[in-house]
Amino acid sequence: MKTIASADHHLHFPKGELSGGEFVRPFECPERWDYITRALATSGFSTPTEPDALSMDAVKKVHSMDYLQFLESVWDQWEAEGFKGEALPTVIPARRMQQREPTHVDGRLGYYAMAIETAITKGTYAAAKSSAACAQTAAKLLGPADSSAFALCRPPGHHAGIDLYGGYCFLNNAAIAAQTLLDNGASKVAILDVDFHHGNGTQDIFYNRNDVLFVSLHGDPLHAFPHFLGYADETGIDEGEGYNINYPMLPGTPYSIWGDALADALDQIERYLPDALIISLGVDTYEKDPISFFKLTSDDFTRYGQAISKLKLPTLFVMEGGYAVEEIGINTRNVLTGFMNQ
Ligand code: OKP
Ligand code: ZN
Repeated sequence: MKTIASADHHLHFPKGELSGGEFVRPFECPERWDYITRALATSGFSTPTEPDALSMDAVKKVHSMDYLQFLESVWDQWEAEGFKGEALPTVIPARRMQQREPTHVDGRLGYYAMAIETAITKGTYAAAKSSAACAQTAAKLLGPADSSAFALCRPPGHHAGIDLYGGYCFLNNAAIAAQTLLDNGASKVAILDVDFHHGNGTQDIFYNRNDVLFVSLHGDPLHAFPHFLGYADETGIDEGEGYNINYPMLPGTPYSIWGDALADALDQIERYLPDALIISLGVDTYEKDPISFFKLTSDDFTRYGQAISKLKLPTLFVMEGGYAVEEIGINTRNVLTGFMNQ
């Protein structure tokens, strides 16, 4: 399996994340990428390749133009305002307030944020575009020669909605990959999100569409970020009705329960008869993850890689979360080797 990865990920490295009322070193840090590339190198994977330049066509079909203009301009506007720190929102358009984009940078940040822990810095948009390019280039690889591929994306993408950033995400890499596959001849694509957190952004983007089936296994929003989406009764609207499936699970969930949800999810995907499968691959379901509450072991990642391979679909793995940094490489590798060696 080929890996597409970009050294430009390091352009996004904020110093602070708002967590527990303190600024802490971000959980989503550049070393995550290093640990994964090293684990793949020592397990006989071929050296990762840099992505092609990002084509904005697919990006513009999943994100709004005003949102892309915001990402492009916000850092310069923040600096021009004279602010010295990293760009963070402070005010949010809450219930019964106007949903209109203001002119001031504080208002623009709040208008486009779905969570406020995530800082924007000078290199953030460049890194986000390189991450999306990895997903897009890997999607274009899928074909007769490559039945699977791995996009080592950083920053992650699945919390980024049509016009929303946050939860460490700016551009929705998996959604951009799905749109790229559709634009290149696929008629149906399934996205299976196995990150610990609900993929609210991916759900948002495809909620009214039936050409993408979105299936997510995640911590119950009553107890877990992003808290405001990911319930089981969110099933899609209009054309998209029935094409969104959520499996929220409780604190302490072990593989014996998670694996049953996965089996059900794989049945649903099989019935959809997609042309390709995208896995939003977060390994924060791991028992030692510092911000999550599922109890998967390193061997469980191999098991579920095997289970996914049984669908025999062209499969693209897109990296999302995973914050037990020292084990992130092994756990990611285990999914991929489980898939390849079924
Ligand atoms: C990104 B991805 C916990 C707060 C959680 C944001 C988590 C973003 C996860 N105290 N903050 O889905 O792995
Ligand atoms: Zn996550």
